[in-house]
Amino acid sequence: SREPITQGAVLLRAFAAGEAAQLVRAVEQVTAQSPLRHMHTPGGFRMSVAMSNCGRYGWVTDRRGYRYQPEDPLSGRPWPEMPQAFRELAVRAAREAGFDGFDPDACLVNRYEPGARMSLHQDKNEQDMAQPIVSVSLGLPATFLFGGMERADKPLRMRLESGDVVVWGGPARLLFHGVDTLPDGDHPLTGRCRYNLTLRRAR
Ligand code: MD3
Ligand code: FE
Repeated sequence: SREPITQGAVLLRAFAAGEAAQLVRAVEQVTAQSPLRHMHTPGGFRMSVAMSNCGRYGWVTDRRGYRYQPEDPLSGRPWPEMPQAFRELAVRAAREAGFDGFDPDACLVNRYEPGARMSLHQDKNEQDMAQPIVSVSLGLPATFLFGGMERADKPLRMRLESGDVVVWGGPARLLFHGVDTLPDGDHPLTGRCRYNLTLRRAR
C-alpha cells in the first residue's frame, strides 16, 4: 500500500517484503567486507547504532565531523559495491513516490540491537537536497519518530516493520527524525536486530 505520511514523504508498506530475505543476505555480504562498527560523534559520543556502507560513498562520523567519503576508514579501501538489489529497489520506490531518475551513490547500513536508538537529527550532508532518501526496514520492528523543521517540534511516532520502505523528499527532506529505543525481540530473518538501509545521492 501507498500511504502519504506528510508532504513529500510516502510510506510503501511491505514494498520489499517479498525480497527481504535476499536483502538481509546482501547486507551480510556487505558487512563481511566492511564490518559494522560503532562510530563516534564529533562531540565524542559512541553511537548505539552500528554502521557500515556500500556504494561509491559512505557516511562516516568521527572527531573530525560528519561527512561522506569514498573509502572505509577501517581499511582505507573503497566501500563494497552497492548490491544491484539495493539500487533497483531504491529506484523503483523513488519512482513510485514521484521521484523519477533517482540514482543513489551511497547506502548507509544501520544495525539496531535491543537498546539502540537514534536521537532526532536532520540529514544534511548530501549535496543536492532535491534528491530523496529511500529507507528500507529489515528485521525487528521499530518506532520511528518524525518531527518538524525545528528540533523542539514534538515528533509523531510511526511503527516500521520488516519490508517497509519510506521515501523522503521535497518538503520532508529536512525534517527532524529519529528512532526510539529498540525493544528486545526475535525475528526470523535477522534474530535480535533491525537493519535499516538508507539509499542516498551523496554527491
Ligand atoms: C526523514 N536512519 O540513517 S530511516 C539515518 O531507521 C536515519 O535507521 C533511521 O535517520 C533508521 O540518517 C531512519 C528513515 C529516514 C531516513 C532519512 C530521512 C527518514 C528521514 C531524511 C529526512 C527525513
Ligand atoms: Fe537520518
